[in-house]
Amino acid sequence: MSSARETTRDRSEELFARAVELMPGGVNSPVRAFRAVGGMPQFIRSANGATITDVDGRTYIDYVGSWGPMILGHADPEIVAALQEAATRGTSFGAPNELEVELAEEIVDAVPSIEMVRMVNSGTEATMSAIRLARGVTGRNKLVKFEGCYHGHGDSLLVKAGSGVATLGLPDSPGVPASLAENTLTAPFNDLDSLEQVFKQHADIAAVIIEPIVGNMGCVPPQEGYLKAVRELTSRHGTLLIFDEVMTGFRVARGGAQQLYGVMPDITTLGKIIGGGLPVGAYGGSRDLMDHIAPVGPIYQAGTLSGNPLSMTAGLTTLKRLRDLSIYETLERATSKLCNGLSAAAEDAGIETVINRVGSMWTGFFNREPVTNWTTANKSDRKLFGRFFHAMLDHGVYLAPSQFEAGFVSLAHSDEIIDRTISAAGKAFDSIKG
Ligand code: HOZ
Repeated sequence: MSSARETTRDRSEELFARAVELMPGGVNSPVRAFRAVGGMPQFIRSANGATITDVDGRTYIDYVGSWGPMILGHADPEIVAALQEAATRGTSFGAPNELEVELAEEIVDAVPSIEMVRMVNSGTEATMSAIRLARGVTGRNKLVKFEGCYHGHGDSLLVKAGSGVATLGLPDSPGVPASLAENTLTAPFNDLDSLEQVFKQHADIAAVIIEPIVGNMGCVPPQEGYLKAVRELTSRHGTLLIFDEVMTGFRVARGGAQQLYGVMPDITTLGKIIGGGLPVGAYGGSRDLMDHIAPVGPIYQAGTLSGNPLSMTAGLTTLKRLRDLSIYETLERATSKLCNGLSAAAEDAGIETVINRVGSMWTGFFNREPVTNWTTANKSDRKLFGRFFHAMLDHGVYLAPSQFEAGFVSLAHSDEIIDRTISAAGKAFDSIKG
């Protein structure tokens, strides 16, 4: 592992100077621009196993994992071989293919509430389509989301959103018509009373959409019984419950958060892991519900590259590997060791942190109180996080460049890699204390 201080950043600097002239902020997705932590992003040339290497030749232990998909590690040999072979047979047909049937079978087998699924190209597309389905089926317009949850950049969902929206401190986005945004109601996560109030005030709620384990204000688990209570409330009001499992699907358990907590939504959105690192999304639910989607039903949704053979190949190869449930025990052990080590290192340095974790999804908050919702997450010391982030980079560890994102551990994060991370964190905490 090279230390950041040993080499120059000439190539990244040169690329960034060109990029900012060509793309807003020099990036194709806002959080990558390092605005929340200061400095300039590294341009990545390659990734392998648990590490990424930038264009200046510096290698880092990676906990971003492409924001979640890389559960097997980067450039997994089986996935690379499968993709090479698939590419020789054509990269997109715009027609049905065998691989999408196999991936759908794998998803239906794993995710308890899904009987039928529709593939799309991103998590954003999945949540937009899920909401249309819910509105179309119920004939209602209103939608409830939770403060600090992020479900992609669809118009209806950019209200009190997490992820980059929270990171950049943009309350709501210009360009979303007020007439649409007013159909989106919000409530604090982990607070049933507030949600009950929303239902008392509004009769026509089509859907409640929730990250069952939040990843986009940092990792925030649901409190005991909360998801079950949300399920009961929505059922009572004839409102559909959408679990956004783009991050948690196949991540916290093979069957996602719904399997882990034993709570079944009406509609589930998926992405990330089911594409094995290639662009993908999906939404699914009961046969009855999904039969409302065109061409069977009247609710329209379509996509040129949907179900393309490359995304299906990488996804299918990944999901077949995840049939081995011992993988989740391995990830649990590795991530628990990591988080315990980080906690101890912070304590040794006299720095207060709160580390939230479910399985291999985690966030270390620079915070003094338990982080259970957006109000508490937002009390985190972002400046201190920014200093820690850069100190970790200097010691060869690449974290998400925002306090409000989850970290991800992959199967490639060996004991030795975790030990090196903890030792780097010890030095990083020491360097930022005081
Ligand atoms: N919204 C993503 C994380 N929650 C960031 C995606 C990216 O920058 O690639």
